[in-house]
Amino acid sequence: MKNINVGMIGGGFMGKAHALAYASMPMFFWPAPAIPVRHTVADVNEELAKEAAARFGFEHYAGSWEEVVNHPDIDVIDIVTPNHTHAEIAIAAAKAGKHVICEKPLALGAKQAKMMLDAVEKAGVKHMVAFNYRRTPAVALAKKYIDEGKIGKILNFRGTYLQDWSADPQSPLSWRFQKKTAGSGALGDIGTHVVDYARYLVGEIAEVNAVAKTWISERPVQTGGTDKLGTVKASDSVPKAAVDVDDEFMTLLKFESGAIGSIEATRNAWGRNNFLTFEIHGEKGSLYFNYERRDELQVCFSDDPADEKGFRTVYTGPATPYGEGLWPIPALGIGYGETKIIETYDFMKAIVEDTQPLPNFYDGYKTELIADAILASAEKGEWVKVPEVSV
Ligand code: NAI
Ligand code: SOE
Repeated sequence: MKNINVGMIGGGFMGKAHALAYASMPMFFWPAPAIPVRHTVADVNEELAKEAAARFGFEHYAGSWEEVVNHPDIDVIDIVTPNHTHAEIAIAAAKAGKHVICEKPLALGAKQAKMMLDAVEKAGVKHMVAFNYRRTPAVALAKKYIDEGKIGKILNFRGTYLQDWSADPQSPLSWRFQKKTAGSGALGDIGTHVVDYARYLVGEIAEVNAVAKTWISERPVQTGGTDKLGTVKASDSVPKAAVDVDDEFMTLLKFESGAIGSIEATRNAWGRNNFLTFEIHGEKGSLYFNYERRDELQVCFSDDPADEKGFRTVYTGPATPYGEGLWPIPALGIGYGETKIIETYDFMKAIVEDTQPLPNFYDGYKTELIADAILASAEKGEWVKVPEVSV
């Protein structure tokens, strides 16, 4: 079994999630496609890198990503830093011949995402964008049902991603609230996960018609450190600065297939935590998923007996996608960690089997084209076509 040495850039929230996945993947999926070795973790904050190495089980640490991307022993560069840093690190990693996994959103917009796609394609390396929520087994099960024709031709996709961690104006102005570091607000941060669901489950989006709002126009400035996602409030004495990204957006969708739909996302919906949902209506049935109940897929099929018709719950487990590696009893509990473990499994498998994983930088680029179209539509107040690009 091959060892694959990972150099991870960033020691915050996602650093923790990805490190957990590297350590745990072979415990779940055995024989593992490869053993990911936690070689080096880098963070712009060297103290944090040192702490991350000890905490997340990396052999070495570094105070800059440049030290890691050219290291001859490293096979994979894993980018878990704020959005504005993704392009530079990914392009350098590709030039150094490393396989790259990069957190979402891939870039600050489609133009940057295209440069990243070009770089990995030119280098001939494997590349993945970390839309891990499509790897929740219940979501993979929905995809299986759709591919098997169980709900027939899709008519409608309704997706939401609702959170409340930024509803408090004292939640600090972290990198997530600034265009220069985040690209966009709720749209890039959480809306792109729903765009990924829509593309994965229904197909390409052709046109969008959106509105976007910034509800809290200034926040207390956070200097340095990781984004604590509103769990640490700023005191009243901290100076404030402007928020220049959306807090919330909604968009209508027209798919290339003729299906219609909508997506809405906000981080200001009190009472909602990780309310990432979709409902899909097809000619022969419907599917409903809510990440807050991620062991469950709600299904209704048109040929269910009339006296049994209505949504019923399928619990994911050994018989459903990824069941061979996960827990042996349905509904024992899929967590956020498992979605990252499965993502790591699929990425390592692609490297070893010499295939291109999904979703990859092409999907990240397509998602950025859609996100750009949503912003343009919100600005103009009209339908905007998503540019067509070839594979
Ligand atoms: P965070 O704020 O918790 O951590 C980011 C870390 O990157 C910090 O330790 C910071 O010091 C470090 N950093 C910043 N610039 C750097 C540079 N130039 N070189 C090296 N290190 C640098 O952020 P979080 O939540 O971990 O987000 C990171 C990325 O992961 C973002 O792109 C975000 O959108 C994505 N994300 C994805 C999630 C998912 O479910 N797939 C969940 C949360 C975040
Ligand atoms: C904050 O909104 C956040 O951490 C996003 O950045 C992630 O992508 C999402 O998975 C959870 O919420």
